[in-house]
Amino acid sequence: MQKVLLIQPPLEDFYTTSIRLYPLGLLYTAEVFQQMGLTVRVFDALSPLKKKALPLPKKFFYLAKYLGQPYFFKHYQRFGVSFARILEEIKNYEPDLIGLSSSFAAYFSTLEALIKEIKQQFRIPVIIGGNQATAAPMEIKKRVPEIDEVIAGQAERTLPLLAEEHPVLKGLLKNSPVKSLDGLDWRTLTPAHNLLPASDYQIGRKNYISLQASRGCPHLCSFCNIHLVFGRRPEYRKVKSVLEEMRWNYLYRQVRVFNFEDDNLAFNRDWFEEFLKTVSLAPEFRDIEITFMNGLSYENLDESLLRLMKKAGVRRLDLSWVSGDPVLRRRYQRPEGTEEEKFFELIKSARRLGFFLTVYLIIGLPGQTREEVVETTEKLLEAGVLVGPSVFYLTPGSELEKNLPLSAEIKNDWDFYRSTAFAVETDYLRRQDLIELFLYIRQRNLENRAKE
Ligand code: B12
Ligand code: SF4
Repeated sequence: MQKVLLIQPPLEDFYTTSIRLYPLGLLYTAEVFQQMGLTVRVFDALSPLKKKALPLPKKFFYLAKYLGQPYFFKHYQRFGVSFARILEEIKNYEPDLIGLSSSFAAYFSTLEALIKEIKQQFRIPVIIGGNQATAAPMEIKKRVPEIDEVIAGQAERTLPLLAEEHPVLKGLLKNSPVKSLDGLDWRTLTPAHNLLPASDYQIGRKNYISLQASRGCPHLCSFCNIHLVFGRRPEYRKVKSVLEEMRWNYLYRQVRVFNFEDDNLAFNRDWFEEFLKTVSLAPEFRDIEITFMNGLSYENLDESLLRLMKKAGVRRLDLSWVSGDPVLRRRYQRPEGTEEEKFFELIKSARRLGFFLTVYLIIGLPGQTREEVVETTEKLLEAGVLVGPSVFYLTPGSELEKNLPLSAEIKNDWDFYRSTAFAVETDYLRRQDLIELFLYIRQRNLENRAKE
């Protein structure tokens, strides 16, 4: 049978979030290939997570003087196994096709270097998919002609279409017993969790998985590009099917933490309520924790939902407030229903119910001032939450990326499409301001926690 090797590539940055590196997109892709009758192996270069300090790249020299300062990063690092280890895996497995995930503009340069090495040593077709592949397929093809195909969009939709017409996929499927994948629907597909060793993915000492119950978000936030992959019409799985995925992982992989990576899970309140009620009534899920680390859109949350969340095993809440300035929230098209009073009432209820809260702010939106960031931070600290500073970064294909006047140096170099580059300066917030605000928020968080 023909074999496919799917790879989550290494990355380079000042830090990473080790508890959220679960390669969910690749596991969905793996399941699609399995449904096509192919044998699939997933190689996660980020697990178990290896780290190595690297010399600071020249383009980030402006950050050198801050490295090692209190509350700042220590060094630039490489996360993941060596290219040599990946090449060895390819040699041993002898796949007929290699697929890599390309989720991030910021990490594309590492992926590009890896693909060039693979292509130098092997004559195996290489395809890539993911958010970055979807946002800039033409540009990627131009920059890296070695790639055989850049697959845009959701694997469940695009691969079956390409299977009928693309020479590489057609060749691969010649001897497959599966004749057609008409009607393949992500909502009834379970990602191939079984292809990963369960104990490699832990939070604390507990096995975790990431999963998705919905895709798509109807909002139009100017800094966001997820509609390119998932569209603007939210689609939900059946609650029963989500619970089956959880139950299987609970029983056979001892998973106790279930992390939802949905972009707007609470958008459909009725669905969310049914889900929470069903989980809390299932006796086998008494010792689980549910997290929404990608955040919940709070405009639909209220005290009764918070209570249900508590019962279902949610202990931490990640909410995105973006900015304390209502004019900015409107300018960047944050969802309606985000009045300050309502938001702080929600925080109060959540604190009363015992949730640990992190509220995320973007620092560096055009038009935002230093005063606003400080004032909002203090207000949030006063309300007893941890403040998550997210320095503004560009996402390819978002409204802001398309329309902001940017220097060619920043716009054309995807290495700058990351928070840690402090790359986008505005009239009110120069690089120095962005860094100072970032340090200030981190320091104030610690002071506030020490007080409690
Ligand atoms: C979880 C997550 C992370 C995790 C890492 C996940 C991982 N495995 O690597 C963490 C928290 C570490 C992370 C970090 C960052 N992230 Co992030 N992250 C996400 C998030 C919320 C969910 C990813 C996910 O699981 N999606 C669900 C799966 C099913 O979707 P998918 O991966 O797109 O896969 C589908 C298709 O793309 C396709 N597909 C995917 N892979 C492949 C491969 C092949 C071969 C094929 C054919 C198809 C295919 O089929 C899949 C099924 O339909 C996405 C937003 C989103 N909704 O996707 C942002 C997102 C990927 N992140 C983003 C960014 C920018 C970052 C940061 C670099 C931002 C920053 N702060 O600088 C940071 C880095 C911070 C740091 N140093 O840690 C951007 C990327 C935009 C871009 N093109 O550059 C996104 C899209 C969010 C956004 N719009 O801002 N992230
Ligand atoms: S609510 Fe979240 S997912 Fe939806 S458009 Fe805004 S940032 Fe993107």
